[in-house]
Amino acid sequence: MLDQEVSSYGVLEAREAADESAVKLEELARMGYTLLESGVSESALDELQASLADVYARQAAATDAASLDASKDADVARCLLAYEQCFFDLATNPMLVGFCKQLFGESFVLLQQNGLINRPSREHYQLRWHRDLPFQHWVASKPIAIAALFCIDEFNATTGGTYALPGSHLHEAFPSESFVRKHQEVMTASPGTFIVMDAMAFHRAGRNLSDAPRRAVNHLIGLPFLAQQIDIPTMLAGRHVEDPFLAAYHGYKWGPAPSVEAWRRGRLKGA
Ligand SMILES: O=C(O)CCC(=O)C(=O)O
Repeated sequence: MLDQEVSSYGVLEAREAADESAVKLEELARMGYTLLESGVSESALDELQASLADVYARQAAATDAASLDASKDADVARCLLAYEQCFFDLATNPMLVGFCKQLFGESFVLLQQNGLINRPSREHYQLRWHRDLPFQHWVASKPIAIAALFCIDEFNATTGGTYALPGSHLHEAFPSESFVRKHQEVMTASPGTFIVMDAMAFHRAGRNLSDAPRRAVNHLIGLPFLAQQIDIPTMLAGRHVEDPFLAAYHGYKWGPAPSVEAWRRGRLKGA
């Protein structure tokens, strides 16, 4: 155990962390990731597990199962919340939404919800290092988006737990291979945990060396100037548009206005 006493000199400014959620926000700011307990029950976890396989099979059947299986998108199920209520409930999990409110304030939007099936001894596109805002090489002084990766199964070094590079959201370039090998970390988390990462933190799925699939549901949530990958309002076909929070969170509020008049009407209504 390391020395737990914290004494210093020459320090004029220091952060305060009054409670557990302040510590999580600080971890996110400094390390680029933190863990958040969802409070999801065992039975809800079972339902998510079964529904993920079901939605992926339905999406594969709707595309062309063989070419999906051979593509970079193999073992990824997309926009799950439009298919099954349990994923809608997961995306609006009170612990997750509460964390987002603390981080972003009142305005934030669900940009993606992806189911990830990491099968033993099988290549997966997510095994490669990336940011969840990919192709971006700049840093922001505050988080503009987070990835909230919900663990359906146990995450550890054997099951294919997510690897992360601490502090990598604070640097524009991807570090050297030596730095990666020395400082990469595997996140250990139990089923029902959200691994919350700054979307600019470099991470990747671990190789699954166990004999069972390691499943997760990733949520990309960010400030409303960012675009959704798949048009969630269209996928939801108007559902929940009457609820101010859900309408904003799912993106109804942030789409471009269809005309000048429509935009002005929205302003007059105080939208
Ligand atoms: O499955 C994982 O461990 C990581 C997933 C991931 O990298 C992603 O969804 O961007």
